Amino acid sequence: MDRRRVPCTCLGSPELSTDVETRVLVINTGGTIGMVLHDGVLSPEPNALVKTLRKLPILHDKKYAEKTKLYECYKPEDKTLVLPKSKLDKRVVYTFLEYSPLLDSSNMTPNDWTTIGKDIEKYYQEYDGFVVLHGTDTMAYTASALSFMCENLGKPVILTGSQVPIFETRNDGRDNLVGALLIAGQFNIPEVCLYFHHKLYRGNRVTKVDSGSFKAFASPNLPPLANSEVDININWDTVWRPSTISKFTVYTEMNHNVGLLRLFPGITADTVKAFLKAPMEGVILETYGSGNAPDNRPDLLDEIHKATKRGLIMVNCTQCLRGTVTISYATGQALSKAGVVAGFDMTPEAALSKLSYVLAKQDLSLEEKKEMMSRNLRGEMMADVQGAKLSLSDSRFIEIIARTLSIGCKEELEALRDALTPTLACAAAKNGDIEALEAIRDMGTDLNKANYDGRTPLHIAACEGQVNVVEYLLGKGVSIYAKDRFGDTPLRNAILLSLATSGDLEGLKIWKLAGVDMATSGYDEKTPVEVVEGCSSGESSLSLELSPRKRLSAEEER
Ligand code: ASN
Repeated sequence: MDRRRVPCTCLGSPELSTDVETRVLVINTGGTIGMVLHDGVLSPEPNALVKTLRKLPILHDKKYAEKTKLYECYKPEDKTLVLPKSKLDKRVVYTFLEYSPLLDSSNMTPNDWTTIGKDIEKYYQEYDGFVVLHGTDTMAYTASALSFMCENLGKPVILTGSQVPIFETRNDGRDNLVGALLIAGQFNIPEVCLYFHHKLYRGNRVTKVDSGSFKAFASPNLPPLANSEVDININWDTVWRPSTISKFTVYTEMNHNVGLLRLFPGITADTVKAFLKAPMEGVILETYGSGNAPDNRPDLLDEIHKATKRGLIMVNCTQCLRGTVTISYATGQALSKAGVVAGFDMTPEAALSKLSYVLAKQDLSLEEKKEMMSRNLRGEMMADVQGAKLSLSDSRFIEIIARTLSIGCKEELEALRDALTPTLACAAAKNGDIEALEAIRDMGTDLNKANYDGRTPLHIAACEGQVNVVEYLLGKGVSIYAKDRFGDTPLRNAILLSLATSGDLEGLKIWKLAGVDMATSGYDEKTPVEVVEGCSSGESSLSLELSPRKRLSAEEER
């Protein structure tokens, strides 16, 4: 991300040594931050922002720009500014791209999201990060929409604005702009974010909660990605990373036939029917509490059911600011029976823009679209809050380790995956966790791969009596003949331990005569002898008869 200035003619001069510079594109769409009073009301003022910022030392280091001939290197010169040197010894050089007309965000439509998305795509290679200046009223919608539209994003896109115009003596615009620029220019946070009042939020988790405060936004179901205090502290564990290395693209199609329907006591079936009728294709149903709707209103549920049956996608989101949709009440289950998909803890803004994005994917079937709506795509939802656990399927596990080890390239990442996943697969086999095995397989791991003891997941599953896992692995073509470092195969493990659990002494003796190691442990860390002894009454001569060939300890082996 750090980058020295691209060599150009102006570097011919010896005194032109520059600091480490990073580049940010500021897309100015409008909003209060750049508004001026006209006849007593605020409206956007074209071309005013850059001129004003140029005169503010905290937003433009004129001396540095002149000394290093910044304007000759970065075009357009009248739209390019540079921040004073940061605490991290960097220079954020930023260039303005101002839209015409500038908009109060209340006037924005999905077409404006598309314009922003296309510009990010157009200038993606030239800049290290993007700041989008935007009105606060619909900023949460735009941030959510861009988070879905930007596929495989690898650079920060940060929306910000203000509650008071930047031209006024007391305002929040300067702080918000400086903070957004410093983060976009210095930290590799590959997410669409929203920066406001010292906090960086995931864009699809925010909602505007206060029209009269500088603290205008909240992210009720996810802590901030960063806090800007004396230092900027990034919460790296929360930062979302793409799980693929596919090329960045912006998906600019959005379906406009979507809507938000808020339930209220006494809502009539006619209102619901009118709202759901064609050309409506997707509706976010804002329900009570943890996703509840009246289950004593067959007229209402019938309208909903008829709509979902004819292919309208309905998603259940709560009217509560915080919390998630569950199926703990009969009133919640009624909706799921009527074909409404759970939206878990998505904000209505995120759910609506996601629906608009998903519905525009024409190559997907209705079922695939519904599945996408209940799946986490960009960190916009915690899909199963109750059963939440570190999911291997989002690949973050490997990503986090890779980042700690400063691994970046594809080959190294694959090598790391190959080193870690066999052990993880064995652990999953031991725990009977088929979902995790499936996720590990999705990462491209061969489930035949053995751990440090040469034992495959099938060895482990056979020893642990995990019948479902054994069936699953066999179905995936995993070999029953793979030998571990003791020479044991999964088949032999399974036979031995099945003889032991059924107390088949004769069978065990035959296997012992055939040279099988009776020290192999399985259920509850017990050897076949111990298992048989546990099944029979009292001490027997088994220990002597089947006395296991002593397995070498690690030290003896060395
Ligand atoms: N109405 C303004 C807008 O959304 C509000 C603001 O930016 N604070 O453009």
